Order: sequence, then structure tokens, then C-alpha cells
Amino acid sequence: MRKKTRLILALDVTGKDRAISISKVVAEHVDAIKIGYPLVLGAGIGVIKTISELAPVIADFKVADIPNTAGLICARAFKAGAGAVIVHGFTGRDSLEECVKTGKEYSGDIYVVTEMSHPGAVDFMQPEALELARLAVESDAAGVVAPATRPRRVKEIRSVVGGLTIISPGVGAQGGSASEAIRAGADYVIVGRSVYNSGNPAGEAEKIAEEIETCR
Ligand code: OMP
Repeated sequence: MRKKTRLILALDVTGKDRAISISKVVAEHVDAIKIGYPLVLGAGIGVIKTISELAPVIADFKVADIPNTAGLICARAFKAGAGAVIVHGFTGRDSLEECVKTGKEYSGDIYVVTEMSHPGAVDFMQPEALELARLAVESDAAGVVAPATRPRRVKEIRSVVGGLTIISPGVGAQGGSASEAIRAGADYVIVGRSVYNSGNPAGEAEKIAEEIETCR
């Protein structure tokens, strides 16, 4: 993934035409576009290839399964044109290692969810987040997902993952701030609704990219 604006668009729209038209105008302001179940279930897996012609695609399938199934899911995502896949770490070392191995076969990256950005993440994920971050390092994942809604936690997760890439959702609609997440140690922020639901997605993305730029 390039590192120019440090902004990743979460493209959680469900229609193919809307997804393409937003991607076309936003692509120059983002380093990647994250596509998950809403769009793939709405538009079909082929949408990954279409969008990947505009920007690198992160397939957010939050893979959480036994090693064989997890590896198969990652392989389908990479074959479809994704450059990276988001997976869960709580399924354990063997499942995560299978995802990373599959990623290497396709020269693709695996990002591991640590503590999620929504309030409910404190129930079960928060107590284990640093262990999940450690597992990501030990399994040779490319990076982790850490919550922009809790910059303090991004900082703590950074202290565990060292040079791994941190991608950080929760900016805008969930209340997090792009600049605070970057200052806390995130490499990239992920923004969805406040960009694609705005009247001017390109302008909104540009504004967030400019905010990130002030952190350099
Ligand atoms: P907005 O809240 O609309 O900006 O979208 C955030 C995006 O990041 C969505 O696609 C979420 O599924 C995703 N996300 C989180 O919001 N929180 C997390 O902890 C992890 C993710 C993710 O893995 O991308």
C-alpha cells in the first residue's frame, strides 16, 4: 500500500455503481480502499477487481475460522484482486499463521484486529488486545487494526507492535479524530460514512488528508 495521504476509505456502500463513482472521485486522496461484506454481498466479489484498478484494495472479511477455512477465504480475496485482508486474531495462532502463509503465497498483507473501535469492544476484546497485537507480531502479520476512538490504546498497541503497520478506524462517524490517531502512532486512518455519505466525498477526503498532513 502506498503511503501518501495516510487515509483509507471504508467503502461500505452496497451498490456497485455508487461504489465505483465514489471510488473514482476519492481515489486520488486515499492510499487504499477497504471493501467488506456490505459491498461484496451487494455487488459480488468481482467488485474487488474493479475497484483495485483505481486504488489498492483491503478486503475486510474479518476472517475468524479454523485454519483451513480461514486460508481458503484469504486465498479467494487475494485471487479476486485484494492486496490485503483483515482477519481476527482471537481464533488463535494456528488460524492466524495460516492466513499469513496464504498472504505470502499471493504477496499480500494480513492485518489483524486487536481492539475494535466501537463501545462493545471493551467487553471482550480490550482485555486481550495487547496479546492479540503480540500474536500479530509473532505470526509475521503486516499490521494490526487499532481504534481511533481510543488514541491512548493506539499508543499502547504501537508500543507492542513496533514497526508493524497500524491502520485505525473510528474517525468521523464514530467520534475519533484523524490527527489524534496519527499522533498516537497510527500509520493510516480508515474513514467510511463521513466521506461516502457527505455531499462531496472527494472534498471531505481531501480535508481529512490535509488534517493528517498537519501531523508530519
Ligand atoms: P465508519 O465508521 O463509517 O467511518 O467506518 C469504519 C469502517 O471501519 C467500517 O468499515 C468498519 O467495519 C471498520 N472497522 C471499524 O469501524 N472498527 C474496527 O475496530 C475495525 C474495523 C475494520 O476492521 O476495518
